[in-house]
Amino acid sequence: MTPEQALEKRQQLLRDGFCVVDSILSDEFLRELRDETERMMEDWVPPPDFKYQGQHVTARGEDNPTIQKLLDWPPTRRALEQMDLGDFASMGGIILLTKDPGEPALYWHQDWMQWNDPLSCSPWPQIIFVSYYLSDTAPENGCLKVIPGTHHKRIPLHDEMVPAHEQGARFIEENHPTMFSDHPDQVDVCVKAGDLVLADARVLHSAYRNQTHERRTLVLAWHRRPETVPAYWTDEVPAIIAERDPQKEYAGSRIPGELLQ
Ligand SMILES: O=C(O)CCC(=O)C(=O)O
Ligand SMILES: [Fe+2]
Repeated sequence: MTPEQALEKRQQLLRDGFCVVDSILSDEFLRELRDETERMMEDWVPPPDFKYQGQHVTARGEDNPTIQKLLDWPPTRRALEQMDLGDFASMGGIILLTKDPGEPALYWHQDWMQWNDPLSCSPWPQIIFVSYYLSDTAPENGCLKVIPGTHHKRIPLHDEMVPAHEQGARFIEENHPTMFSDHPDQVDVCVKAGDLVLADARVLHSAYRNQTHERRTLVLAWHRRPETVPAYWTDEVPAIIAERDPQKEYAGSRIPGELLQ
């Protein structure tokens, strides 16, 4: 990546809530990841509640050398550093999120769990998902879709949604009219196997049904950065962030309240 490209990617992550860096995994490591993830799923019985997220196998790097190699992968570290996002650190593990042939879409959701914390208003990302798809993705096999800008701005969908995952969405019907809808502003994030997808935990996203005969596997690693103003941030720091009390306990919440305008 040139410095200009790195800046553009970071700007897109801040503005739209996601960006893609091409060809981060080598072919050899991609093969290793495919083999290892298939092995990890071999004896796994996915809980039925997770049908919209697929296998949902979790693993820690400390227990699995291939996963640790992915969490330490130098091209990813280099890309993050070039984008001035080098202060993001992995939380130590990954989740395998799959769509087997014929499996349903993933509902609209966002994954920020601190909606009572003024940090929810940060104009920069604090928590991101670092995602690797192990096959090329397109709407036919369940690619990701994102509504750009929704990490900072409330849209009507926010108020129509069932809260994500264990808080409700895992238990909805497959024909839910809102949760699986198409949105006029949605963007399909079609990638090549081995590309790197970075996305802000707050952005609204979902994924299509897999209508092909091949499994779609995603290895997703949560990353967070310290609760400080990033060095690249030269604009004014919003008052709500500048005045935030870092000692205070903010009760966790998945539901965007008044901090999302
Ligand atoms: O399956 C995907 O492409 C996205 C998964 C996701 O966003 C989630 O499980 O929270
Ligand atoms: Fe998600």
